[in-house]
Amino acid sequence: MSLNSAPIQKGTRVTVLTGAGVSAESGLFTFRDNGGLWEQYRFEEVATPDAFGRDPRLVWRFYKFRWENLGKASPNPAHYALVKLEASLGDTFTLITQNVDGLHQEAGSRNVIEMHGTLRRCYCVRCGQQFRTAKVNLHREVPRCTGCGGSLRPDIVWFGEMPFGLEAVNETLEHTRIFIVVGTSGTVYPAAQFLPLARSLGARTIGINLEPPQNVSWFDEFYRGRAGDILPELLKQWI
Ligand code: BV8
Ligand code: ZN
Repeated sequence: MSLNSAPIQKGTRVTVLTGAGVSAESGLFTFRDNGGLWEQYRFEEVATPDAFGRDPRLVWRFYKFRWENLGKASPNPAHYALVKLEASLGDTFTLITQNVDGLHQEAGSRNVIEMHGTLRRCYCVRCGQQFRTAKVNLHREVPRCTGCGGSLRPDIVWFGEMPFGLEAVNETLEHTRIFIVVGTSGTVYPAAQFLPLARSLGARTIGINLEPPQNVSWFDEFYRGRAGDILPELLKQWI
């Protein structure tokens, strides 16, 4: 594969956005690649507050399924390549992820904005108490709060809910000189807006994806393929 990407100087502000594709080689499902991720429901119809109000057991079945998969997954070379990039750049590096699997942090990434929350935390819808999912009794159809008995939900941003960290996201997009997007179909907002925004503010934009995503025309450089193969190769040229 002919990769030809200019080196990244120390002190350059670099922002990375990742999606489900960066965890695909860790064995986790993506959302739109392989048809129905599960049962007959469309993801956008189930990962919503209304769906949780209507049928919390169904929503918990979905998240327990994802949680079990997560238990068997570990970071892959794409996650480790981003740890290396952060180690080389230090505090001019920011990683924004749409993923809720926590694999970036497990690989060693430090400055991570989990804009869609995390599967590794839950909270009580009645009193707000937070719990580590690993410590929750998931044998109940709808896990309960040990404090007040209320229902727990994953600390995840569902459709129609406000993503986390948007202030920090906007700050980094305003100042970033290089914006790298890895493993996302560019179909979910507001994350899908970050690429055109960064480009319009003068950033050099680099895309790595198995298939050209919808917004591929916004990339100055686009590398088609598996993130686990391409990112380690690009790292050799960048640092
Ligand atoms: C909100 C948590 C108001 C759940 C998720 C316009 C503006 C604003 C909002 C909207 C808008 N239009 C529509 C909306 C509403 C909605 C939306 O975007 N709907 C879509 C369906 C059109 N957005 C919202 O509701 C958001 N909230 O808007 O609040 C607001 C508005 C503006 C500003 C502030 C507030 C909330 C969205 C969050 C929903 N929650 N996740 C969970 O994970 O269980 S989204 C879900 O999709 C995941 O987080 C996932 O990460 C994300 C995006 O999907 P991708 O990561 O891209 O995954 P996908 O499968 O699609 O693609 C994977 C890609 O990887 C593929 O391209 C594939 O080719 C590639 N790939 C596969 N293998 C590899 C690979 N690439 C490299 N290597 C490989 N090995
Ligand atoms: Zn409670």
